[in-house]
Amino acid sequence: MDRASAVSASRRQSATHRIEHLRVKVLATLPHDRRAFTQGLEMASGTLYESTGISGRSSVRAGLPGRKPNVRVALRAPLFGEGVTVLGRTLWHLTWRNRVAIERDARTLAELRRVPYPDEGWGVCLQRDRHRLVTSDGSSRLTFRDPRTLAKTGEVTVTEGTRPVTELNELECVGGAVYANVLFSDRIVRIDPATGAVTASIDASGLLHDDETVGGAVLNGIAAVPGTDQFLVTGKFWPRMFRVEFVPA
Ligand SMILES: [Ca+2]
Repeated sequence: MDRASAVSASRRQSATHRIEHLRVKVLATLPHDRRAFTQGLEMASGTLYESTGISGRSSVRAGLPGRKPNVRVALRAPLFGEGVTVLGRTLWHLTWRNRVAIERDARTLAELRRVPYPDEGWGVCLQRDRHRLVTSDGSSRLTFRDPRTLAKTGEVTVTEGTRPVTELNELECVGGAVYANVLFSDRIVRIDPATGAVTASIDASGLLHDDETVGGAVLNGIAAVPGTDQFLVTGKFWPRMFRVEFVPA
């Protein structure tokens, strides 16, 4: 190895072990449907897509952030809606344990086809440059999938230092990184999907007032605002959504 390669390798090595500690800085507060058991959140072409869960109450909605959705479709029981990600004209809509993923028209949200999905569906996002989907299943694992067939093409275990990070939930692909909510916590992690290493731990606590939290109201829902360094963040049954930046803690 020449000196330049050695320096570069050493930088990569230290980068994988250095974890940034960040917090959320709130830039704006938007209304959010407090009946929405939020499971997926993503922005594409100025539209905010939100998927909600619970059998008999699941839906996908699309519209301007903070406004009443323009389009909304219900998911019939027993289906339990989970993550959502847009691929252009279509989107993928996962279900939790129904062993099926639904492809929808991104404009009308009409169902186009169903594809077998034998794993638990939790979060999903598209790494456009890598031409792959990244999915979570509540474990410490991220799975990579073909964006047409959903066939598995690889996986990585997410670790923080040497410890696996479990309960990875809603996802967001941004540049080369993957952001994940950690279920039952106010924490979001930024992951290098090449190694599974957590590169940043983001403290998103304190967004809701104590009197706004009801049972099951956990942070879930992270959507990058395209063309900015900002994110929309919300949670299950949260009355508000927040436009935030991640800044040093
Ligand atoms: Ca997302």
